[in-house]
Amino acid sequence: MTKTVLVLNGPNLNLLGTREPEIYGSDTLASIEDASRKRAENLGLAVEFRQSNTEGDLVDWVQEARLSYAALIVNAGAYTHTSVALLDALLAVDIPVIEVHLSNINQREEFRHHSYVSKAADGMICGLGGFGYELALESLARTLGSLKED
Ligand code: CA2
Repeated sequence: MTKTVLVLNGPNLNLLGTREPEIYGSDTLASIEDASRKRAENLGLAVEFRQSNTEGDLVDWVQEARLSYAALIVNAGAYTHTSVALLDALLAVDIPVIEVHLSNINQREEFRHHSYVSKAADGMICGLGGFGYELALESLARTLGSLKED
């Protein structure tokens, strides 16, 4: 059976492609989802994308992932830097978790350098725009053993 990766996107990521292209690139979340879906299919995986501006939704979805998904990709937006609730939810899951950021958070303001999500993630990709989501899927395909043999 095809394993499904849940991809969670936090606040304001629904605005991608409309403003600040110099920081976040010109991709929209829909175009990132499209590219990720194609990449996942090539890797023998499926993806489900979600976005919310509400912290509690993200916590609920992480809890749901524990039971129903093979792995998580999380771009928690600004909650990355503030949410102990999200960290606690992530610490309670025993599936692989990859943190993704479009921008290089370490080159930006000091308050973006700390990530609560990183404390629970197996790996973190930042600064590579929407391509980071595809790289996270590549890594998960290896971890989950979904790659077809040549
Ligand atoms: O680089 C990332 O992916 C971030 O998670 C994006 C968050 C930011 O708070 C994190 O520090 C890093 C913000 C997403 C806001 O995206 C917008 C896109 C277009 C216009 C306005 C906001």
